[in-house]
Amino acid sequence: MKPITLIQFLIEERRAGHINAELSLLIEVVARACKRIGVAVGKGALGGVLGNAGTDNVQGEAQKKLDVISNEILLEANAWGGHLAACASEEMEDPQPIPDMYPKGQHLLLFDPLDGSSNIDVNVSVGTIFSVLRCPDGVTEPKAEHFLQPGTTQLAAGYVVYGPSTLLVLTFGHGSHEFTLDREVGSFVLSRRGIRIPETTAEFAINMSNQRHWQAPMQRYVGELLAGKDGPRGKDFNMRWVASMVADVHRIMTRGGVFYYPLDAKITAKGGTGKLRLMYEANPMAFIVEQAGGAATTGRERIMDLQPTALHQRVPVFLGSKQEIELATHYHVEADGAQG
Ligand code: P6P
Repeated sequence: MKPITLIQFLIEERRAGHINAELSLLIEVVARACKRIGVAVGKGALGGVLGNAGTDNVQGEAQKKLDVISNEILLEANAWGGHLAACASEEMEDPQPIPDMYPKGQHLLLFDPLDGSSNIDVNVSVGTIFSVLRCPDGVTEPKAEHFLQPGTTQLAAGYVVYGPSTLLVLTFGHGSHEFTLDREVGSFVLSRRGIRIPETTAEFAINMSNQRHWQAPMQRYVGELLAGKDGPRGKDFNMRWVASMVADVHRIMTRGGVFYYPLDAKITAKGGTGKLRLMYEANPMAFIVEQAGGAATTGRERIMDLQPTALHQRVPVFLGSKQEIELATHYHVEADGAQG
């Protein structure tokens, strides 16, 4: 069968009424920017882009040179097309408006330009995560508060994983679909239409070094996974932890599984509300996973129902195979109820 390129897919989606011309252009621009990010990442030491930039981001985390480069690539690519009103990024404290010299569009783009960047220097897969919202009518100079929309209002979400192959996974709310970059031609080609995540799994992803800090329901839930076939679950489980959310989520999108970054005492001791960011990590990944038949909660409520209160707010993330996420969430809700 003749391969379908991303451009053809976007035309199909426009004809189906799922997206408009401006959103189609936005996705094309983001995909092209991610190809450039992939080239920069792929150069490794030869590109002089490994290591730290010597600066910290708004999260107080040391920025890698490639964090800064990837952020610039996405900002520059999206500035002039007239499809955006503003961008927000993990790497910038405040939203960046479209420069006055360019026309503005009706969309807001949020992104983590290079998630998992601590893995770059050890040559482990990293990725770009993005989310698209509608700019509120009449707003010409979007501020942070205009981005604070629940995940259910997302018009599109996607990630690109820079691994052995460069893959784009994308949803507009009508299924989640995977495109593989044909590096010889330079175009993304549809490789999986309508991804489905199995409802059950025997594989979980969590950073076990935090176990002693977890809340009781998480201790109970993971303890049962570790007990395997001799425990209440009656089957053995496998564990993976890449420490690059895009790589862990893509494994789940490919063969099922669950990913957890729960609240723990280390986080709450510092007044934190989670490790991962709601607006440009949890929400887009939740949209993509739900559209593939999976589930995504904070352990207590559906991630996409949350009303955001801050651009860089963090949340606990439970996502993946639906039945497993529902069980882990049930343990937390039940424990909360018991505490009254
Ligand atoms: P830890 C990467 O820094 C990230 O934001 C996610 O990509 C990843 O899942 C998580 O943090 C890893 O956290 O505590 O295991 O290093």
